[in-house]
Amino acid sequence: MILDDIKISKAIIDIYMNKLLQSLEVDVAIVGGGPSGIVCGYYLAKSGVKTALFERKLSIGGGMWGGGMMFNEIVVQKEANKILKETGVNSREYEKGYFLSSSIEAITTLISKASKAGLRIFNCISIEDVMIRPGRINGLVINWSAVEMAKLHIDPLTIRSEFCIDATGHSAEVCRIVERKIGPVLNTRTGGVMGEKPMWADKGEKHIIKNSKEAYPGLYVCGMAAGAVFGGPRMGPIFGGMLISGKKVAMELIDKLNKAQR
Ligand code: 48F
Repeated sequence: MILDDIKISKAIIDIYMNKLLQSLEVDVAIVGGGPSGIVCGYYLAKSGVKTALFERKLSIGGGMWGGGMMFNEIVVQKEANKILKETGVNSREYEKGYFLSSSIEAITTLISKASKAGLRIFNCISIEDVMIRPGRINGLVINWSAVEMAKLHIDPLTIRSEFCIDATGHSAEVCRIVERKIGPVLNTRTGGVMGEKPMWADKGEKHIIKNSKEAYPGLYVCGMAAGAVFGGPRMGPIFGGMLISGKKVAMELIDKLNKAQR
C-alpha cells in the first residue's frame, strides 16, 4: 500500500474537528488536566456525563509527573489509595497509612483510564475567560495556548456547559477571572480568591476535600484551586487530596445532573 500524505492530514483534521464540534455544548467543562481534573473527568465520563477537559500545556498531568522535588514518587493516604486501586494504579504501603506509587505510573494510568472512559481531552488550549448569563457561569472562552504565548491579537471561541470546573491548581485561574471581571462574588468569606497558605500537609488535605465545591453558581473548584480559593494551606507531594477532591466534585455533579433529568 502506498501511503497518501493528504489522507493522513484529512483523517486528523476530520476526527479532531468532529471531536471539537461535538464538544461545543457539554454537561461539564473542566479547566486543567492535573490529577484532580483528570480524576474528576474520569468519574464523570465513566457515568456517561458529556465532559470535556481543556489543558493549556502539551502534556496532560499537571504537577503529578515530578512527585516531590523531581523524586518521581507520590504519597497518598488510605482513602485515596482506594481510588488508585479502582483505577489500576499499583501502590504499596510504606508505613501504616502512607501509600507510595510511581508518579509516572499514577498519572499515565489515570490519563489512560479517563480517556478510555470517554473524557474528551483537549491539550494546548487555554481558558482565557468565562461566559456568563444572569447570575451563573454557563461556559468557557477558549483559545490556542500558542496564541496566548505569542500574544497574538486573535479572538477566541466559546464552549457552553451546564457546569464548569476550575481545576487549574495553585493559580485558580478561572475563579480569579470571575473575581476580576464580576467582582467579589465567590462563595468565600471575602467573596474573592483568599489565597494559598503555607505548607501543612494534614490541614491542607482536609481543607481541600471540604472545600471542593461550588464557588459560584455553575462553577466548581477541585484540587489545589479549592485550597487557593478558600484559603487553605498547601501540602506538597501528598496527592490523595487531589484524587478525593476530583472524585467528590464528580459525584456531586453526577447527582445534580441526574436529578435535573428526572
Ligand atoms: O497544578 P495541577 O497539577 O493541579 P491539581 O490537579 O494538582 C495539584 C498537584 O499537582 C500539586 C500539589 C499536590 O499536593 O500541590 O501541585 O490541583 O494542574 C493544573 C493544570 O491546569 C492547567 C495547568 O497547565 C496544569 O496542567 N491550567 C492552568 N490554567 C489553565 C490551565 C488555563 N487557564 N487553561 C487551561 N489549563
